[in-house]
Amino acid sequence: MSTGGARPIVTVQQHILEHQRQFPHASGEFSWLLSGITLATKIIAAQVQRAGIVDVLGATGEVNVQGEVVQKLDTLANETIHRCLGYRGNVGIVVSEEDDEPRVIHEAGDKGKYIVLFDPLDGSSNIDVNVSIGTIFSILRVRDDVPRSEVINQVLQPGLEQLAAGYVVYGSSVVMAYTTGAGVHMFTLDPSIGAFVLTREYVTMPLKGKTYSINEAYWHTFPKGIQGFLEWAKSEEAGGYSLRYVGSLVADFHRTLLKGGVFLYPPTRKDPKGKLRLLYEANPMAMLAEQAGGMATDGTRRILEKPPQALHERTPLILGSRSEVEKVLSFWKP
Ligand code: P6P
Repeated sequence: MSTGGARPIVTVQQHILEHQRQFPHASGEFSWLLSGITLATKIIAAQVQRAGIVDVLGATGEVNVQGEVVQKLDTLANETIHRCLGYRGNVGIVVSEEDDEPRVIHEAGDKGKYIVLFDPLDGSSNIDVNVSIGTIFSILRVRDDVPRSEVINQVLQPGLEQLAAGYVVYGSSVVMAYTTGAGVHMFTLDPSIGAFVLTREYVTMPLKGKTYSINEAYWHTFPKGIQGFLEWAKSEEAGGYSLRYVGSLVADFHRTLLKGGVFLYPPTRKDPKGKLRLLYEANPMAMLAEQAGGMATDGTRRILEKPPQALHERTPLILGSRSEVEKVLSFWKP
């Protein structure tokens, strides 16, 4: 029956199932796991959009493993994702930025073949001023060559091993982007039906952009090569770049993915290894960037090739359009 030219409504679960043959790791189980993530982010979106009406703003008074003040919404988001993933039956280990250690889901037993890593609410310092924030997730497979009891060794896999990666940005609209290694696809949450609906398939990052994204307040502590790139970007020769910096990785990355340009969080005196976390921030964003035709590096090597040494390991992160990332690397040789 003709739909009269109206765009078909495709949800995330349908998208995975319909493209099952294309997605190297998709299966009915995989789309079931992804539906746990979409459920959690719909709940988080509802809480984020009612912040201020209900008492979810402000800090809890606690400090997390990162040494950061925990916002009430951080805790709500973290527990929401744990509750939605814990009973999927196929998740064996869950890693969160908010948890000191991984949580093993013993009830899943050997059926728990996936590891889900996430930053439940990235950019949380922006919550109280209504700036876009986001959830970032990365999915690994439980390794057959490592005993399940060696939980940390199970989790410390390089980004190239990711089965899938994605984020949800809670902004003027709620948008999910994900990849399973067969392109980047975007869905917008339609509040009238409570479903993420396909809005863009096979998203590609422009080869060259017009923005660079960095917190220039740390200028004096950046490596000289980064300072050199920034001076170039401001020069006549560069052709008129603009600085755009939200201070929320998900928002800054979402813009870079769609418009091109480069996002930089280099080493600083405060964070000599960079601030962003390898396992559940840099790796998922790097998979998305590369799947969209962009690049992601720590200045020395591809982010996805870095062998993690610790659960909450941090890394320098330069990611975006090939043209700009290569320009940064032409100035900065760590
Ligand atoms: P700065 C948010 O706290 C975050 O982890 C990322 O979302 C963001 O890119 C970065 O830190 C911002 O850090 O030092 O510029 O405030």
